[in-house]
Amino acid sequence: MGALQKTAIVIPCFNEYNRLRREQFVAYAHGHEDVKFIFVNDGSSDRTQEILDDLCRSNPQNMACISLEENRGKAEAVRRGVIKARETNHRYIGYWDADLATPLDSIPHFVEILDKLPSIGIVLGSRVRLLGRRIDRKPARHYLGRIFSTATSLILRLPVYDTQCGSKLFRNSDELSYVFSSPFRTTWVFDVEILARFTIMARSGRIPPLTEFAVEHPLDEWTDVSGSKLKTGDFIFACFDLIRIWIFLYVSNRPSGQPPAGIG
Ligand SMILES: Nc1nc2c(ncn2[C@@H]2O[C@H](COP(=O)(O)OP(=O)(O)O)[C@@H](O)[C@H]2O)c(=O)[nH]1
Ligand SMILES: [Mg+2]
Repeated sequence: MGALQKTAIVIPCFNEYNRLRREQFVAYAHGHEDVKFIFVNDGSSDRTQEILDDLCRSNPQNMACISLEENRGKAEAVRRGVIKARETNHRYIGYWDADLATPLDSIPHFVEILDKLPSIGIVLGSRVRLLGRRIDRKPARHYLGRIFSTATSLILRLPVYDTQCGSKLFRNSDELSYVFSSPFRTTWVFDVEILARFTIMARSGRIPPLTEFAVEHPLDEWTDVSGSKLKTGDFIFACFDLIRIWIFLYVSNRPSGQPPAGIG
């Protein structure tokens, strides 16, 4: 474990040849030497690997790339990236959607929260429309998202506004390693599963309750970048996945005093 960049950001990439804004990563990495990008090619069938090889060659200090043989989905791509990041000595590890719907310029805001608040372990980007902020979301996605978030908040028993935003940063710790140690059971709602896994740990006292351990950071800017591969039908699957998380939280791992069953 060498002393390297303070922050590692995993970028999951599935068929991003046309969307990945190479120059933005190059420019950001150039001006922020304390950030390392870990790109995960999730078995893309287009020429994503070419861009990633090119990026990593241009700045091997700040960019690394791993490649999954087959398409495993965003959850597994992020998980593999986090495991890779854990191999080196970063203080913070997070993930960010490749389309840069959340601009890279927001990374320092997330870092600042973890710097200032040592008891916090999780920072979630949150797409809250407020005056003075630029949150550009399609109305249909926004309202479906609100229904989903309300259900999530009830299931997690946590007043969380937005679990599905693609930008998150965590304090690197054994607890983080535990959360990412086994493949997620869910696909598109793995962000909720991450919080559920942390919740199980909070129950056993390994970390404080999530109301004290997690912070939502209202983003200054978020843009709905076209080319999303999420379809409206996925919303139905996401609801089934939420039910599985409810079972995981309240049936397999009863809150009442018993030690938690293994996560995974
Ligand atoms: N859709 C999809 N995205 C994946 C997959 N594996 C990794 N990703 C990445 O996960 C992120 C999802 O972003 P996007 O498709 O814009 O979804 P949305 O913004 O949530 O609608 C992008 O960085 C993708 O490249 C996969 O199997 N399917
Ligand atoms: Mg997107």
